[in-house]
Amino acid sequence: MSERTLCMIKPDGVERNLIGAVLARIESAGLKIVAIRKLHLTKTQAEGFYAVHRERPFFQSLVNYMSSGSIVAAVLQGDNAIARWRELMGATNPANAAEGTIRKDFALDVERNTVHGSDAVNTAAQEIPYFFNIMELQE
Ligand code: 3AN
Repeated sequence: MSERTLCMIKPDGVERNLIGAVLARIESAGLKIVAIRKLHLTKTQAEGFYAVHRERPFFQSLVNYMSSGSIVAAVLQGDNAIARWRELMGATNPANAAEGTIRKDFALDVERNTVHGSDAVNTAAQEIPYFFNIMELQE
């Protein structure tokens, strides 16, 4: 079933000129980039995006990090796009990420792990409109 998911290239990825490398993996895997934008989140915007994690001990650090530099947000589409993008990303902690995944190859640590992907259909449905409006999401 065709799905959409939210992808972010985090500040560590943008800072190290990895936008092209990440997007090449997405396109090589057959996922379509429906919408894409580069932006710099404010602290408030990062807090809003990660609100589900606000009780976690790493929340403040994560918000500071995610607002520390530019990111790229994109909407990916394809059959099972949510699971396929998470497979390309690899485990949250790069120490546990499988060979050939983006996080294994590029992530610096569990926080600066280069990419984000929605983890479920309902999460994608909340995360995509955080960055893109209906007109930007036309195929
Ligand atoms: P994922 O990005 O793999 O879905 P989540 O949703 O559990 O992982 O975590 C969201 C983000 O929070 C991660 N991408 C990472 O940047 C940060 N994070 C997760 N766990 C930790 C941790 N133990 N210490 C620091 N940062 C973390």
